[in-house]
Amino acid sequence: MTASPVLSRDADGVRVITVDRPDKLNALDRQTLEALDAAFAAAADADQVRAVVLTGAGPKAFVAGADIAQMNALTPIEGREFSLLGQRLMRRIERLPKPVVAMVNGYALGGGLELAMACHLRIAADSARLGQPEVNLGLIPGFGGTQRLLRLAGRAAALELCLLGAPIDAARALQLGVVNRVVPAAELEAETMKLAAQLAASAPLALRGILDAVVLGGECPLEEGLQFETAQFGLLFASEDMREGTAAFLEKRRPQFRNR
Ligand code: DAK
Repeated sequence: MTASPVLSRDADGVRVITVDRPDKLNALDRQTLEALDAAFAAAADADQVRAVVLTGAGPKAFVAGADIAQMNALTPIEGREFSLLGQRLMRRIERLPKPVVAMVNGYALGGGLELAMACHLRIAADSARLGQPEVNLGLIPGFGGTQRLLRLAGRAAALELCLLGAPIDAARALQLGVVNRVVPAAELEAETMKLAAQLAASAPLALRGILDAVVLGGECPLEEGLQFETAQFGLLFASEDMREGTAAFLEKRRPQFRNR
């Protein structure tokens, strides 16, 4: 039996999912996409998991893209299957009812940047390099890169990255809004786990409401999005956590959220 290309471990309400193909810079082959899809489905179902961190094994790469060697040999039917698998995974991550943080520890290229952009927050090492180099292979991004980059960072950034195909450094990615934070490489793990711990201690139903309102509401026209937000807001008045959060404020103590 071959080892899984994806590892999962839990630490205080945070599930850390690691793409584990460091000798191939964590490139996404079919087996890895399938294993990631299963890992995220499991994280969604696990009650004790309140936040997820996604990263790549080794010091060099988050994910250096779709596996070019495997892609090169695909038939059109297999290419379609590969595309469906990738699109399903990205959508599953984006719609996960728990916050997902991409810990970008090195190259995030092609499908790797697309994977990071499907996550809700991105924190990058100052040594990371990010890009959509598909044009250099005679391709275009195929796991939602043109659309998520456009929505995340705007038309100028999407066209710059996709048309030129050249990777950018972490500082430029921060400037363009492609990542949320940049930290020294040596502090990446500690800073990411601190961020994830904060999310894991937060009110899960409120987090879910925010993710739904921003991710799903953001796909609607403004009027519908506002109605969606109102519905989510009203729903939280049925939760024990909302009573606890407001009571804790009034009683000048820390709230204890219980996901109810
Ligand atoms: N795929 C397969 N193997 C890869 C890889 C990749 N994307 N990236 C690196 N590797 C492998 C290398 O081949 C090498 O393997 P060995 O030769 O040792 O067996 C090993 O990882 C180490 O890489 P290097 O020796 O190249 O390391 P360097 O430090 O010299 O260079 C690099 C690092 C990141 C600059 C370089 O590896 C590189 O340029 N990698 C390719 C980056 C890239 O072009 N990524 C985008 C891939 S295209 C689709 C949807 C989506 C997509 C496709 C289809 N459909 C809808 C069907 C997505 C496409 C992409 O992501």
